[in-house]
Amino acid sequence: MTSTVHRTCPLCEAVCGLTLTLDEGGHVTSVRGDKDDPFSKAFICPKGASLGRLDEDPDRLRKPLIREGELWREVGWDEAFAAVKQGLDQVTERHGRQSVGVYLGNPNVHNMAGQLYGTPLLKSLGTRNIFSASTADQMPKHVASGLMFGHPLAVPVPDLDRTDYLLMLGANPLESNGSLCTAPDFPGRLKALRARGGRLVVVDPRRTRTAGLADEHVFVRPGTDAYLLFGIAHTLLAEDLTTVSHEVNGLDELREAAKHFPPEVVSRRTGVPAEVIVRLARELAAARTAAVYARIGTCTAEFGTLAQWLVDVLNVLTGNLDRPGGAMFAKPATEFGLGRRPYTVGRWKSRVRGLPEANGELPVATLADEIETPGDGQVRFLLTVAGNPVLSAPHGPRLDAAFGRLDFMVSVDPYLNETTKHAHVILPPPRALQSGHYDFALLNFAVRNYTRYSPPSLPLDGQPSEAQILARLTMIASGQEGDLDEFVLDQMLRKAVDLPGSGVEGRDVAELRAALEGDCGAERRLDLMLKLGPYGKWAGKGDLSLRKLLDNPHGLDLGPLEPRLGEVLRTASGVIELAPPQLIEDVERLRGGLEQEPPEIVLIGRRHLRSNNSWLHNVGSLVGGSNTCTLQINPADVARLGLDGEALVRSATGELRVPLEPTDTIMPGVVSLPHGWGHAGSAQLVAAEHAGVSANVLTDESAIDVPSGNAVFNGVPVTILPTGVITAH
Ligand SMILES: Nc1nc2c(c(=O)[nH]1)N[C@H]1C(S)=C(S)[C@@H](COP(=O)(O)OP(=O)(O)OC[C@H]3O[C@@H](n4cnc5c(=O)[nH]c(N)nc54)[C@H](O)[C@@H]3O)O[C@H]1N2
Ligand SMILES: Nc1nc2c(c(=O)[nH]1)N[C@H]1C(S)=C(S)[C@@H](COP(=O)(O)OP(=O)(O)OC[C@H]3O[C@@H](n4cnc5c(=O)[nH]c(N)nc54)[C@H](O)[C@@H]3O)O[C@H]1N2
Ligand code: SF4
Ligand SMILES: [Mo]
Repeated sequence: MTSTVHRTCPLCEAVCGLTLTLDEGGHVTSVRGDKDDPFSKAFICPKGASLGRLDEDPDRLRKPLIREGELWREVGWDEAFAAVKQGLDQVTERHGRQSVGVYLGNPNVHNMAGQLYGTPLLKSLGTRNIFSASTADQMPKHVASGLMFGHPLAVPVPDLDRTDYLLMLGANPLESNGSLCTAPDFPGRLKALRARGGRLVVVDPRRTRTAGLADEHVFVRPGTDAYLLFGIAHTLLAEDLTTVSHEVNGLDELREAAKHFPPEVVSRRTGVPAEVIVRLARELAAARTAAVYARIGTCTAEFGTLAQWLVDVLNVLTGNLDRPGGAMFAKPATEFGLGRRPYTVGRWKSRVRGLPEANGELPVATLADEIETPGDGQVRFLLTVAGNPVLSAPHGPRLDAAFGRLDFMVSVDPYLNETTKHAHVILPPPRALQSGHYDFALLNFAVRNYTRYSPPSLPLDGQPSEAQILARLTMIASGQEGDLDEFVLDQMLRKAVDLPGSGVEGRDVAELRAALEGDCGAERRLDLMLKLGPYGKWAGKGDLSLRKLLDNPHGLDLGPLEPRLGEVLRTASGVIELAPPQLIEDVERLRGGLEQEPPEIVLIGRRHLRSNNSWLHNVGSLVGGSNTCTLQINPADVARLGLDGEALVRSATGELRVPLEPTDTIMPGVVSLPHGWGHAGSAQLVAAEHAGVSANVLTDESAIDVPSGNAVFNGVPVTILPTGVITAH
């Protein structure tokens, strides 16, 4: 007997619905796009189609591992947790709580456990040495949104399905399927934009597949988007093309700052002709509706936060913020109590380099410093959950060495890989198909309001769920006994009954608790959040609950985005801050950069449709062909530098020998290497055959975006030398 299950794909931000066929043994025999999902409408990409093979990868760990020297021993769960407790107690009793470090990786955003149990776990550890992939990714966006709108999650997304004009910078959704813009079938949505007469402009140092689909592609020098965006703002202000339709603070300060960046001046730095900058400004202003959208290419850059800020400055100046067809805020079904405290950054600083805290965490670019540098608060115990910073963080090899010196390390991860090989205990989560799935984070950034829950498709057969693993770690760290979920439910219910206008104000906590449904703590917490949310049965305008989502396994469309700035604004002033002082201060740094001579050659990254950071290279159907680790380089540079076949790439931190992929789709003076490669080890057999090299051997942890502390991966100065070796390719 086969069975059919419907579930959300957990592999990228597009949250596609999938329909899987399972045989009697629970093996996946087919994966298709779910045609009844109202959001993804049967869309699927090669990664989603390989979910079965990934899920059943024979190299996945099924049991916890304990390392003794070089030897790994499979152990039972009780023994594994006892070893974690012993390791943690030994380090904290001698060195205190600040000696504990935590690194949370990207898949935490894609699974329920990370979303529901991450915060309690961090609290129970009681340390400020918290790091995550966010400071190698989107932290600049959170900081910019926090300072402008008062909340780090108040991230407007382009209203893709209705906009008339999309200016996209540093994003390549035809490969990535989109980011901080949850849009299944992003390619189809872009085609539809053009088909209805809209215009798409892509700004990228490479002529990407997305650029190929656009009306116009603009080459930009890496790391200079903030200049380009300022040039556009300058034109809008100088030519009186602005239509600010919200109450704002700081328009004069913005005008003053923009004076330093006229198109003729920024043109020299960005490589974008002044007339193009002026035209883009005029087109943005003239479009019936328009949205500016920027992603990783502009975030992981020297002026990442300024670029993210200027994106929304343009959306505000052109009257497009919070209106249909412009840049809008989603209304997720689990939103409850956004909080009232105005956003600040830098509430504390990292011990060694004095880098600012943002969103309660410290920059991953300084994790190695915190492990290597002796003194009070030196990190000696590290917990990693769903992360591979040896490959994903700047100057990975330094972290590799630092991890080897830790007193104790614990990893929650399904693989023994470049990072987890340093752990003393590895706790593997079960397969995705054995886990429930709800996109708490990603539906904040959806281009349509939407909700979908996927219950576990297969039973757990004995091992704990990832939620249970994290809950148990939380109890170990807090030294308390009891049921974490009950504790959290009780706290949330108490908050809700005390909150005026919550819909359950003044009601009895025990009675509400008894009304919650779900097969596990995570489901009951989801039920509560849905019921208290804006479409909820208790507090909202609808009848959402876990039960309703279980009855609708293909998901529910909650309608197009609607204006809601008033609901999300959390600034102390109550209006949009167009010129937050911290950012205006950083404009000085940007001005300083105007005068600098750009490096002769810089390195940037890229993504491939069949990759996913460092962890899908062990699935045979996803690697090889065009998904290989090569250095893209313009043929003019190949000729000028006398290169052939492969080259030696050198940066301030390291050196790599890489096969060349000459292509005129990349600007002269720019080379591109994908990240997530450089597999070292024999525990992932397929990945080992396609090892590649790690781009983060070359990236420099001393270079950061100042306001957010974010890593800089794009615009890394490199030199390129011939190796003298000729290889066929
Ligand atoms: N297939 C696949 N999908 C993924 C991932 C993956 O690894 N593989 N990773 C997921 C993750 S974690 C994320 S965060 C998202 C990222 O999603 P995207 O932001 O769409 O990521 P990329 O595809 O890397 O596109 C970034 C683009 O920026 C360009 N670029 C580089 N430097 C600059 C610059 O200085 N300025 C400008 N304007 N452009 C620049 C690059 O050439 C590249 O085309 O993708 C997610 N989806
Ligand atoms: N040079 C360069 N570096 C980059 C980037 C770049 O563009 N250029 N991009 C950056 C970006 S955007 C990101 S998001 C980071 C990603 O950085 P990381 O999150 O550190 O790295 P990933 O490669 O995503 O590793 C994910 C890990 O989680 C494990 N895993 C997968 N699924 C699960 C699960 O369900 N539970 C648990 N517990 N573990 C799981 C995998 O085995 C793997 O070890 O990399 C960053 N690094
Ligand atoms: S686009 Fe993303 S969510 Fe959709 S099938 Fe592919 S990997 Fe899964
Ligand atoms: Mo990311």
